[in-house]
Formats: sequence, C-alpha cells, structure tokens
Amino acid sequence: MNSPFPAPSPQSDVSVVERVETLLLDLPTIRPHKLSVATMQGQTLMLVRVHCSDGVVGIGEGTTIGGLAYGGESPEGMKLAIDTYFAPGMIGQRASLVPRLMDRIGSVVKENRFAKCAIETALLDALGKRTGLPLSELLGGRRRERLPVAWTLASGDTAKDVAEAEKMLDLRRHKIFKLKIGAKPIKDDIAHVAAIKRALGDDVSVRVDVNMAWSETQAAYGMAALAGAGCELVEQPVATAAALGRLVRRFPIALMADESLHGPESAFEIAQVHGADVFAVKVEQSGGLFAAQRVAAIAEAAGIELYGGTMLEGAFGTLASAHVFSTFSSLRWGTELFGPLLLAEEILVEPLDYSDFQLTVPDAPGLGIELDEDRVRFFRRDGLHRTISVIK
Ligand code: MUC
Ligand code: MG
Repeated sequence: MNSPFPAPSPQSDVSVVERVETLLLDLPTIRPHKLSVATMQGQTLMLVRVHCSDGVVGIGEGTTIGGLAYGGESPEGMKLAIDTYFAPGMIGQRASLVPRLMDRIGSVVKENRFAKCAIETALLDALGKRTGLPLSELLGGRRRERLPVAWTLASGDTAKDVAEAEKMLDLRRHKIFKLKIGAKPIKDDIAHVAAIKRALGDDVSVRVDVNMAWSETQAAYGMAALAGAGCELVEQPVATAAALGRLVRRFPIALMADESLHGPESAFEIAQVHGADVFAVKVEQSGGLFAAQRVAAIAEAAGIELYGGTMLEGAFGTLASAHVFSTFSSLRWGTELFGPLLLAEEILVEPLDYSDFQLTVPDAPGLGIELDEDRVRFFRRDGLHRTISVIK
C-alpha cells in the first residue's frame, strides 16, 4: 500500500520512533459494574509502547467502556488502527516533537480520538523519561499534587451500594459518590438515590450519571426529584447537547455534560450557549491531553466548572488524566479517577497512591509509573491467563 503520509523530512536529530507495539490486556473487575449502556464484568486495556532510537520506551493506554457500548471506538479497533494506519507514519519521525507528530497522524486519521490519546500519552511519557520531567511539567506545570477521587456505586443493588460506600468512607478512600442510574424505571432510580443519600448523610456528596438514558421529559421530572433527594449533580441525563441546554439552570441541581463533549469544538459549541454547568473533561474523549487542556480552557472562559472524568482506564490512562487535571486552574468538582481500583489485578510494579480521599500525581519522569512485565505476560489476550482459561 502507498503511504498516505508526506515524505519524512531529513533528520540529524537524536531520537526517532523505531517501533510501535500494541497489546490488549484483559483484566477482571472487583464486581460487575452496571451502567445504563452495559454491565462490565472486566475491562480490556489497549496498551501502546512507542520504542525510540535512544532506548526510551513510552507507554500509553486506550480504554473504552463495554467494548463498543459507550462510543465509536473499541480496544480491538484502536489496536488495529494504530498497527495499520498510525504506526507506518510514525516510524523514523522525531519522537520529541509531539504536537508535530500528532498533526502528521491527524493528516491521515480523521477521527479515532481515543487511539490518538493513547499515542500522545506514549509520546509524552517517552519525552518525560528523556528529559527527566514529569508529564504535568510538559503540560505547563501542575497546580496540585493530589486530586480528590469519587467512587462510582454501580452494583445494581441499594443495600450493597450503601455497604460499599460505608467501606470506602471507613478506608478514607472516597467521600464523593457517583451513582449509575437510568437502566431502571425512573421512580425506582430516584428511590435508590434518596435511600443512599439518607444512609450516607450530609458530609457525603452524592451525584448521578444517567448516561443519556432519559428522554427530556423524564429528565425534567428526574432532576426536580433528585434535587429534592439531596443529590448535587446530574451527569448527561439526555443524549443531545440541545436537550442539555434546555434543562440547564431550571432545577437546583448542577448539570454536567459528558457524552456530548467530543473535544474542543463541541466544548465551544456548548459553552457558547452555556449548555451545561460543569464539564466532565476526559482525555480520551477530548482526543488527547493537549485537547483536554483546551476543553478546560474553553470551560473556564465560559464560567463552566470542571470535573476530571474517566473512561474507567487502568493506571496509564488514569495517570495521563491525573497529570492533565493537575494543571487545571480550578477543579471545583474533583475527579473520578478510580479506574485502577475497579480492577481486581495490579499491573504496576508499585501501585498508585490512593489515600485520604485523594490520588497522588507522581513526580517521577513521564507518567511516573512502571509496568510489571510478568503481569503483562499473564494478562495479555494471547498470554498465559488465556491459555489457562482455555485448558479449564
Ligand atoms: C461515565 O459515563 O462517566 C465514569 C465512572 C463510571 O463508572 O463510568 C464512567 C463513565
Ligand atoms: Mg458519564
């Protein structure tokens, strides 16, 4: 196949991309995670390693929720897109010129925001390792060392959710709880939220994510009832940005955009009509780390508050997000960077530091973490874990 990329410019420079390697890791979750769009029994991480000519290897992650149930990309699709379309144009290019390399990819890959985010993460991780700087410094510098982290209650059962929240409070891991609703009749959902809020009390923040499951009339009823139950925020109750815009500021509860945000352009469109009170900024949905910073800048300029969202990524995607969120000038609603805690298996040499209701942003070079290669060999799709489950 003829390469669609422009011919590479002559290089005398130090480090170039030598090889791009992708792999899929299948990890179990600690319990089924029930959203209106899918019930997750496990999570698949697409990891990409960018091998550079100076010996540095940067790692990035692309992860989705429930395969293709949440959006247009899947881990398997990202792997295929990177292997087939991204990698050929990256080989031989200067590894440290990250925006330039991303522009080069963008000239031949139109969409694929999640896969682009994984590649940009890997390039920035490599650049950080090469220069000795943590990723947050490559993004302009962190404003905070630790980030508040919400936990999502999504077992599908009220009593189990209350017990889980109480355990998190006792462990001092989380005191902000997001409840996944929208799969059940609306009155059952409201009763579920009200019961949890009553059980947990005033010191705890309770929020909900409907993942677009309600019609506009259901949302109007639901938002009034949720506000009455003491719920502070409702995330993406309806599918369209237009409907979000018609619901905002009508009820005494904050309205957050999530699925309607697809990067800076959509952020600008929503901000122009003040179509949300809060943006759930996600690095993958934004199309990368720099793009997520632009989404935040647009929100700030429009007086829209910020929340650090997740696609339930593992450690690499979570820390890419954490480094970005650490640079925001304000983070009024905290973050939900709990993805690695939903996984039953560790893939790092040293686990992330979750303590005192917060996640620490590492200050070692790059993302600041190290992959455990034995765990990778075991959990990769073609690895030992699969062999064992086939034998069983
Ligand atoms: C979403 O829609 O926000 C975040 C937490 C969780 O449980 O699911 C994600 C996705
Ligand atoms: Mg959401």
